[in-house]
Amino acid sequence: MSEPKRYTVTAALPYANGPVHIGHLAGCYLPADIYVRYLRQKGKDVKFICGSDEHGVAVIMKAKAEGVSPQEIVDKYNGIMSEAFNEFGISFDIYSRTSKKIHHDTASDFFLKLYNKGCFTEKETEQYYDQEADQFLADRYIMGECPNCHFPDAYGDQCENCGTSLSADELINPRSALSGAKPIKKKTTHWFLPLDHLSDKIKDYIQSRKGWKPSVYGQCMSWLDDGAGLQARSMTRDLDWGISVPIEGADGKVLYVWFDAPIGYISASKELLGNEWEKYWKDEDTSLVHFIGKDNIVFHCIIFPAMLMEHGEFILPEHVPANEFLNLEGKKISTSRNWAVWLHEYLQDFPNNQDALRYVLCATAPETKDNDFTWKDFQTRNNSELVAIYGNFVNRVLVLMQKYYKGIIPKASNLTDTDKELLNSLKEASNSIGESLEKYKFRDALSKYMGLARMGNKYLADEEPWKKFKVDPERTETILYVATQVCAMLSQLGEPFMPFTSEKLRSFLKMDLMPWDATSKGELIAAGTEIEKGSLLFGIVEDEVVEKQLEKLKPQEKVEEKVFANPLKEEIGFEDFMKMDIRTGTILAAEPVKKTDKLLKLTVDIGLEKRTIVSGIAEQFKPEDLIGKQVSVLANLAPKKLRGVESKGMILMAEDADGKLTFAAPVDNVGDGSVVR
Ligand code: B3M
Ligand code: ZN
Repeated sequence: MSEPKRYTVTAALPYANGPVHIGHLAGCYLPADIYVRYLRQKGKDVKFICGSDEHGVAVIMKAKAEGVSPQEIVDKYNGIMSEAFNEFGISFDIYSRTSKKIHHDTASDFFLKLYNKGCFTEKETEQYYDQEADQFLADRYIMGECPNCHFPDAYGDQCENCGTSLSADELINPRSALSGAKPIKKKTTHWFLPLDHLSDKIKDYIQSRKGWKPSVYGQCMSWLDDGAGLQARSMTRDLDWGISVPIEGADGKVLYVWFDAPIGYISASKELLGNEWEKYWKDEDTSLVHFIGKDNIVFHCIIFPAMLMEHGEFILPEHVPANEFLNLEGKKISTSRNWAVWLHEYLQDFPNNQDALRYVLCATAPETKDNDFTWKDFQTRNNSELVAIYGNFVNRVLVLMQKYYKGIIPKASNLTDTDKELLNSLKEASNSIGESLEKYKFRDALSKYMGLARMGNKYLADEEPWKKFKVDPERTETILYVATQVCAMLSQLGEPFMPFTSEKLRSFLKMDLMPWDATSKGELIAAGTEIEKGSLLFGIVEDEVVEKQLEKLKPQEKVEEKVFANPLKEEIGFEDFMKMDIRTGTILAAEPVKKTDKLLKLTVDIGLEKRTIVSGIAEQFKPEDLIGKQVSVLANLAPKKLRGVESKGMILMAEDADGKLTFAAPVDNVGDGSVVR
């Protein structure tokens, strides 16, 4: 698209079933906020839309776990989240809720429009039903083993271990997440959205978009190119919490949460903009940008666009800059195991220190691959980058300015090459940082920004104005003039990344926020202007503080874990056990499977023959460490194709409560092909 006239920027609507953690922030809210703040400073017409996703099984499960109603759950977490976002400086133009009437109306109308156009197929199918709980088991109500990676706790809609989206029928050994009971099948009618006929259109659409991340584009193409074609998706559920299906004969049924949630972006826009909303969703010169985490890619790049296409009046997403996942201290963030840094707790523990977390999360954002947050790294980046470089530089300038000139900016004269070079870098900064931001390369942008502080710090250290003040007052004046210009630039261009610090620094310099492009003149603050003495911008993070945070992380048993527990499977007879042929084998070769971070392709000698086995262990084991390792193999499992590779058998692994995998293998080396029983 050539220069868009306006931008509609959304950040994924978080489920109101728990507070926000750093994984959410790094995944989408922080990059979205940086992008929007930048666009605003550029003077663009931009609306930043978000709100709580208050429907779906995730919410109902949480209500059951806490023994309260879904309404109480969404009220509680919507409150916690919106307050935390606000305090953290995530500058939504609106933070709405999908429980609002305007949303129920908008989503119902959308469904009806598609229904009346004949876009749905009504189908009676058999679905899992929990007789003990007396209800159908939609989505996360049903759990079982993932057919793809054999993770035992996959949900009926998705396996969180390998990211594959699933339908309940694909689960191996399904069980009810409500009671642990083995479900029965029962007939029910639902409305499906066929997608296959849109496949080419969606492909053309995605290929017409420029500059998408390879990971996002790749995931879309692997969906679209899957030989089986795009399956029709049921857009309704048998649940008593959600938006009632607005047609006759659909009593007791609600809209599928992934049907209503993206429409939430539209309802929130209506709420914000009144009659003006349409141009933000229907005009071709509007750029619609969805910030999300990678687990939401298929919904935003395929299913929501398909809904919009079928509806017919809407523009399609221009960009979907999805991030990968952020881990914490080397382990996957887990709400149920309380392995997370919660935003509302950070804000309590680090009052008025939002920018340290914003800085660290942006500097380490999982833009192209999963990344790790550690408290030690947080401390190092805070102390040796924010404090030692940025803060130290600004502080020295402000102190010297008071000491020598009572805060009145001196004149520059006889600029040296070094001065000119530095002033030149200032002139180029807005363009260069802006270029990275427009490509959604937030880490690069931040590192260019910090480069300015580094240059300033080095300039002062090299020029040593404190040594020259007495002997060469004219030179000292020039040095402090130039150094003050660097401070001014930092205060202006820091707004998207660290808005609290930027504002503070601007108040010391008595500056207002300038338009982004106006900063390209380089010298932003005139000689003769009086500035304040200011105070420190950043504080040291002490070792005790880090230790306290690490202490807090000790996993706690949470109520949800009881709900999600792995109950014992039903009893089996000896004959059933004897059907399994488990053999010892030795890994001869190991290599990653293309286009996935989870799977390894192993060649295993099981005595009788050499086998190819695909195993979902790539995140915890390096291929080179596996060669020569003896393992146990379920050898008579039916072969299955995984990502195009035929896997014959399964490696047996033990998995602990933190998801850590260990080989369930003979303790002592035995001959390959030995029988395990
Ligand atoms: N609530 C899933 C999530 O929080 C879902 C996103 C909706 S965006 C329309 O990851
Ligand atoms: Zn899986």
